[in-house]
Amino acid sequence: MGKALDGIRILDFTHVQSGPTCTQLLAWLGADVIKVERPGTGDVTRGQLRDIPNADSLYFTMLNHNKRSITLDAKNAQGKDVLEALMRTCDVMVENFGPGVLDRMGFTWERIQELNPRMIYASVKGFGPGPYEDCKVYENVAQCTGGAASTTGFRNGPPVVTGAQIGDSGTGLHLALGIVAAIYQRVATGRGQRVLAAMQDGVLNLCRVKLRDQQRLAHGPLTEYSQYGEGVAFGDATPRAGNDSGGGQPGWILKCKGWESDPNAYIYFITQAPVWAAICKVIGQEDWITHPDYAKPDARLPRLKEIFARIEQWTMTKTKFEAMDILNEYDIPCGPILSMKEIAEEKSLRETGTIVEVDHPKRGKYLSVGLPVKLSDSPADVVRSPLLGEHTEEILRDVLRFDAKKIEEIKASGALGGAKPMAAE
Ligand code: CAO
Repeated sequence: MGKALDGIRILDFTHVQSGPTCTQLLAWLGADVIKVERPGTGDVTRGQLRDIPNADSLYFTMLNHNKRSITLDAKNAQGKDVLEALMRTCDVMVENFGPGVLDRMGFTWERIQELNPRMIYASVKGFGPGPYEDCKVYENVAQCTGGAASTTGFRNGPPVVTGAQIGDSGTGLHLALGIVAAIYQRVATGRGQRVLAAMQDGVLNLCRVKLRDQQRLAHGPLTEYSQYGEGVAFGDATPRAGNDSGGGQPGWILKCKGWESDPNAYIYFITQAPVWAAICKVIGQEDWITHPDYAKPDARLPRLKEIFARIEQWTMTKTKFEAMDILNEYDIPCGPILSMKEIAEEKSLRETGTIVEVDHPKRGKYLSVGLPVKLSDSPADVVRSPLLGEHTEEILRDVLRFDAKKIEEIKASGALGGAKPMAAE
């Protein structure tokens, strides 16, 4: 069966997490992704957070499936020639180096357009144009500068970063969307274009509801925040809201049976208005169905703390899975707090290909997350990540159509690593 991006070739000059997330998604959608890596070390994550000696780390393998790897010293003259040849033949180039790195290599946007006017040149940077555009950025820096940290955590505690990699993987996802849109536009214009995803912008996009709340503050307290019910005044910026729901249906995380010893024996419980009567029946508090202090959503807002404490008396008598089963019978929205162990063992996620087991020649079997979007006409098979430089010769021969003599010359120059440059011998 064909794939959505069949025929699209990507020069993947990315490293660490944000860029590789983007190119991995495009590879799953069918693009031929050629990852260019520095000889010797490759993508720095190959060696980071290693769990098995001398094997590529899970950090690397889980972000670089379905790609081919070529090692190339971009600062070697022959290496640069190979890179230029790749730029001429690829449809898209993706990079997430620090600001100015590619310009220093000699690959400005103007130069890239000269080499290939159809090239879509896509970058992740920490910030867009402005006072911080020259700064290097990692995940948590983006979470802090994009508004996530100031709005995450509890009111009385410090800002908190989230485990979801919204700065890195989130921005990679945004970039992938920009790239497929640019590929589509190129069909009409015949031209490539520059695509930029700044991590600060990506995080802010995911924090859109918090900028909504910032503006609502000018018109009165945020009544759905539990701070309102507790009588605590609001300041001039969107506060941290603990586990309050970010929408119009109040919610909170409640203890379940076993919470004393199991850090994940909790459930997220939403007091959705249409099922209020069902909630009251389940917890054995039928009088709240008609009581003027509890019957209507507006009346409940100042009492959310008391209401959730009462519901928790019930959830603490059930395991999170028992509670989920009972609540679902009444269409009451809720979700058990699943640990990574539970997710890894979840049968249904394996069946849909969201969690896949991959075999790797150096590290053996491991679990990864497959393509989280399912396309009926473009199935995504997960293929193990490449070893460093595994496809170097294949790419020079089959993609660039270099003959054996030329490949030998390039090897001898040191451009691919291994051999010493001739000039230094
Ligand atoms: N051959 C020769 N040199 C190479 C090379 C190759 N194949 N690949 C990379 N290099 C060199 C570059 O030329 C550059 O050297 P110079 O600084 O001398 O020009 C250097 O390696 C890479 O620089 P860098 O600034 O990208 O790397 P870093 O480790 O210092 O910083 C990071 C890492 C992530 C902070 C930075 O790349 C960055 O800010 N990227 C943009 C934002 C981003 O994507 N952050 C997400 C990080 S996690 O996904």
